[in-house]
Formats: sequence, C-alpha cells, structure tokens
Amino acid sequence: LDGGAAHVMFIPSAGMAHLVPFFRFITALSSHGVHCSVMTVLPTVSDAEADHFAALFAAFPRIQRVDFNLLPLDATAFPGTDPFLLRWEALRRSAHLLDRLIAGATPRVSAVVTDVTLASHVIPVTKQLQLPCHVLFISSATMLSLVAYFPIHLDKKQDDGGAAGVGVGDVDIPGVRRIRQSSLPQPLHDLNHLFTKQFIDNGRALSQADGILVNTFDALEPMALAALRDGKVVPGFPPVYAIGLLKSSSSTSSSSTDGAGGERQAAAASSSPVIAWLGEQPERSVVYIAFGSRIAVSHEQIREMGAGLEASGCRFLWVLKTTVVDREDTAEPRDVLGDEFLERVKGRGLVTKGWVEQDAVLRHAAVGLFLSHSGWNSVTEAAACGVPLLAWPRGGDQRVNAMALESGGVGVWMERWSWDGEDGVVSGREIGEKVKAAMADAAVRAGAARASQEAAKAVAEGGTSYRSMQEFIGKLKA
Ligand code: BUP
Repeated sequence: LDGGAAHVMFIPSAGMAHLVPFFRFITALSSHGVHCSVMTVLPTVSDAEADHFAALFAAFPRIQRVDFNLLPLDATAFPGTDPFLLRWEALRRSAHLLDRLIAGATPRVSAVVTDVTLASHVIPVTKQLQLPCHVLFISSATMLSLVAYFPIHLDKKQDDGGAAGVGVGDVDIPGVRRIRQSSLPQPLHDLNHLFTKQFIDNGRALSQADGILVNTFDALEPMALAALRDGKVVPGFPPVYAIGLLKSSSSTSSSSTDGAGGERQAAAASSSPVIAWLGEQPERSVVYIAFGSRIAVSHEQIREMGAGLEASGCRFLWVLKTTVVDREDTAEPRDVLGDEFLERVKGRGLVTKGWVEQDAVLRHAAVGLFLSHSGWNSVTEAAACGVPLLAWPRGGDQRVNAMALESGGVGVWMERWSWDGEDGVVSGREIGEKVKAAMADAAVRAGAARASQEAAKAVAEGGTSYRSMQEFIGKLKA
C-alpha cells in the first residue's frame, strides 16, 4: 500500500488501552509511507503511558511529535473522579486550541484521526479547517454499536415517557444484540455522571465523522459490523473500516507460525525474566493471568485466585496488581500470598508485578490460556495468537467485549463471576475447576485457533482488513 503525500495528525486520548491501538495504527500507516504526527500531552497520567510515548518517538524518528499544552482543569470541581476521565475532560476543554496546532503543522495536514473520547470536540475543529476527520475506535465493533446507539436509546425512552426513575434499562441495539443493563459500563446507570455526558456527546458526534476505524475483523464481529455499515444501528452512519488485528509495533519478523495458525514464538529473543521463564515451560502448558492496568484486585480475591491456581495443577504466570496503573504498587506478591504459597508453587507458578510485555507473553508457545478482564487490546492480542480467553470482565466496555469474544469463538465469558464489591469473591475452588477444564477443552482451543487463522487471513493481501486499510489509505490520498 502506498500512502503517497498524505499527512495525518493523530489525536490520542489518555490511558494505555487508548494509546496501544493508536501507536499500532500509527506505525502501520507510517510503514505505508503516510506522514504521521502525534499530538502529545506531557506529563501523562501514568508512567506506563510516558514510557510508551518515549519508545514510539525513539523507535520511529519519522513520526513527528506535536506538543499539546492543555488548559488547567480544576480537579476539585470533580471530587473523586477517575484521573483518566479528568484528563479526557481536560483534553475536550482544550480542543479549541488544536486548530492552530493542526493548521501550523508542516507539511500541510491532510486528515485527522481522533480518539472517540474526544470526538465531539475535535470534529467541529476539523470541520472549521475543512479537513476530514476519522475516529479510531479503541474497543470492539460491538462496543462501537453501543456508543453509537446509546443516545438513540435514551431519546426513545424519553419519547416513550419512560426515562425518569426506571433506570437506563436494557439496550436493544438493532441488528446487533441486546445489552442488559447490568452489562453496560457502570457509570451509564447515572445520566448525570461525567462519563455518561461524554459518552452521549461522543456517541452523537460519531455520525459527523468521515469514517470510523476499528481494531477488529469481519469474521470476528460480523453482525455488529454489518449492522453498523447497513445503517441499522444509526441511519446514515459513516463508513466503518475493520482494520484489525493491528500488530504490535515491536512484533518482529522472527515470529513463526505454529500448527494452530497463530503467530507464536517458540523462544522470544528477549532478556525479560518472564519470557525466560516461559522458555522453560512445555508448549501450551501455562495459564497467563492478567487483568489489565485498571483493575486493583482485593487481597481476599488474590488469595482465592492463588488457591484456585494451585488446585488446578496447571502451570501459571500471574501478573498481580493490587493498585491501578496511576498509583504506585508497593505490595509485593509475598506480602499478599505469603512465602509458603510461593514456595509450594515454585517452578510451576511465577507471580510477578509491574509491567510485563503482554504481547510477547501471548506470542509465546508455552501459553495455553489467558484469564483476562477482556480489555479489547488484550482480547485482540490473544485472538491473534490463538490463545483462548477465560473472560472475567469487570467494568467499562469489558462485559460487552466479553460477549463479542465469546460469540467470535475466541473464548468463554464467565458471566457468573463478578468482582468483590458486587457479589463477593469468587471462590478458589470454582476458579481452579474452571481453569483446569478450560485448559483441557479441545473445543475452546480449536475456536481460538480458528479465530487466529481468520485474523491472519483478514490482514493478508486481499483479506477483509487489508482491503479496508487499502480503502482508507486511498481516501487519504484522494
Ligand atoms: Br497492565 C499491562 N503489559 O503489564 P487493554 C498492559 N499491557 O503490555 P486496560 C502490557 O496494555 P481498560 C502490562 O498488552 C494491552 O495492549 C496490553 O489494554 C498492554 O486494557 C494494553 O487490554 C492494555 O485494552 O484498559 O489497560 O486494562 O481497563 O480501559 O480496558
């Protein structure tokens, strides 16, 4: 594909789940000759984000950094609000400053790609500059259909005279599926929540975009993609480009293809102790457990998980997080699990904290199952490698993603498992039994292998995602 003389300005949002797909898409476009610039806000909310910005600009000197200085936001006006949500609000309120930065960039910017959390404020700026604006949607197509349809759902409820007092209710997305109220992102239950206000604003703004890019592929979410494209979800919706699965910018050509058709590495050339440990484990013998950067697991639930993993008899690699990514994690695994536990599982279980190169872990041939919160990047990374997921979603878009991954055949959603604070802890016995069963389940394994083969086909020359990318790049050049 040839990007010609196009210059795309990217406006990412905050949070690793937002930056990861942006950086993957930016490096993909850049490799096709598109000139890419990235609006960069420093300091970031978390250290992980700052490290990733630095790594992007160091590894790809052709990618241009444009500093974006935000107007100060009085955080005391939003007591108790999640720091990422506050950053999104600050970005939105500073969006009018983007016009000078975009207009002043050289070579002349020919298109803008923004994060969905900023859509309602960035699209008007691009309209004034008479530039096309695309949205890179960072979650599943099923979640995209919810964001797009949610304002219509509320309007309908109001027309029916229902809204007040009865809650948001189940959301029946035409042509896609019914999302039960309990599976919606939690803040949507409160129409006055800052998250909900942004969600509705951005959902309405999507129709004004010139196109929406999604890190998925047709065979993974056929219903949601067809309904969005046919205008069943929102009449006259812009074109939806399924361009996944996007490759990690650090994926190397040394990746080999295993029998399952997935992109696995027998022995990753990495000095990381985690990868080295995986290198000593038999093929597909390890359960990888990680719940993303935004879930702090209670000590009680951690101890139950430990008991369950021990009882399962399986090997495991467990990334333990007792605090969320924007706070320092001071607890050591032994403080929570005890030395005796670590001694008992020594050799077959590795418990680690802090950042791990998850994509490299999932590409490792030793990994056979991923117990995950089903953040969409995690889902796509597992799907690309043919590693089945046992989805234990918590908040945000995770339950909707869990539905999508289950119907796409990439894994199983443990719908009955909730997190502490909701219905108490999930017992070690139940976790152990399920993990053991999933590791031995040939159908689950075959489903994930199929998804990985479909994923490879989609991005190969002539595949659905390849053609979407071609179409998008063609539009940039037009
Ligand atoms: Br934590 C962590 N290593 O240790 P999701 C994350 N990642 O490589 P999230 C690592 O960050 P939300 C780590 O591979 C994925 O690409 C991971 O995105 C990578 O979930 C990304 O999976 C995380 O979409 O966000 O960050 O928990 O809760 O908003 O889904």
